[in-house]
Amino acid sequence: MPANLTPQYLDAERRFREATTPEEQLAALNEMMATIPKHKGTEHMRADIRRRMAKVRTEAARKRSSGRGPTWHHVPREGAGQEVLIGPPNAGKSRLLAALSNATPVVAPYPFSTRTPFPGMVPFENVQIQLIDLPPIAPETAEPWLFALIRQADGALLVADLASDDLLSSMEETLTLLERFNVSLGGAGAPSEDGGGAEGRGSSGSAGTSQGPGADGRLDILRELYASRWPILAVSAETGMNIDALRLEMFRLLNVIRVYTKARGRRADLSVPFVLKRGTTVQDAAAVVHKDFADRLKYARIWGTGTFEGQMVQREHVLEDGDILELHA
Ligand SMILES: Nc1nc2c(ncn2[C@@H]2O[C@H](COP(=O)(O)OP(=O)(O)OP(=O)(O)O)[C@@H](O)[C@H]2O)c(=O)[nH]1
Ligand SMILES: [Mg+2]
Repeated sequence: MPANLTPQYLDAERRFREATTPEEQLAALNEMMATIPKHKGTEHMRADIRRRMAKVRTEAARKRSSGRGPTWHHVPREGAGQEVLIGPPNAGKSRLLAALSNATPVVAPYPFSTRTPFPGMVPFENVQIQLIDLPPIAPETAEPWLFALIRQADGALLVADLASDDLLSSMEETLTLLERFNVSLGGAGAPSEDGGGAEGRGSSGSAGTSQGPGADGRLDILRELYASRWPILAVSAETGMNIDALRLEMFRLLNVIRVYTKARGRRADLSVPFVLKRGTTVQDAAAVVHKDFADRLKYARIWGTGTFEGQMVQREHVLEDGDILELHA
């Protein structure tokens, strides 16, 4: 049976095809329903319009609920600890991650090139430290997830570009935003920070191997302003200057120790440390090695710094980085 569709119906159908929002789609579908001739021959078409209406409504609702909260990024912890790269736009954060790890973040001579967190693993001696490259800290990027990620990290490397004329004002802007979002760098219990000054690069953005003009002076000013709060290190991703020193600084920042275990009469495997918080006692370490051990532990012997070889120690003994433990139950 021919449907005998009216020009009004055909017009509404065209508007449905051209609609770009769910609201426009729904309006057009309602119009189609109102103008479609109601007889047996259009029964299927009317059922189809109702189905499409339901679909548009559920899809719009789904979009609304998922669109209500802003995007949230989280990076699962890996390795000996998690640190983040923070700083003003175009400071050299991404390039620093590339210099420290095998990660391949986007590096670009313009600001706001990093949009989402990008993690890499930084090798230091026999451990790997997770380092997350982040979008710059600026009013345009100041989203709650960014600051949550910084707060949750074990440490932060604040990067400033020593070749930049507005290094101090961009640094101040970064620090003000961090403060506004309740991120405290350093101080008791909070992540402390290392100020990495990216080495100077030509004002054209071309990678030069020498310090850019004025870099030394800017470094002096940075030191004057911030050295009492954080260690400051001038590094160059370009020449590799102080990149290894930065790895050591990253490890220090974690405030952890590496402890090894061995069985009686055997050698310890020094390639696989237990990474523990500084201040960990023999008792705490035993609990990490094996749950049951902690209860049955009688004493331990230690080979390491601060003790003589194989010294017998009690449960309360505080461990040092590099200690080898022989646990006796
Ligand atoms: N010569 C030299 N150039 C560098 C160094 N670090 C970064 N650059 C250059 O500086 C520009 C910006 O570097 P990025 O690492 O993308 O900067 P970013 O801080 O990640 O920038 P956003 O993600 O936009 O905040 C690029 O052209 C890099 O090649 C460095 O140590 N030496
Ligand atoms: Mg970047």
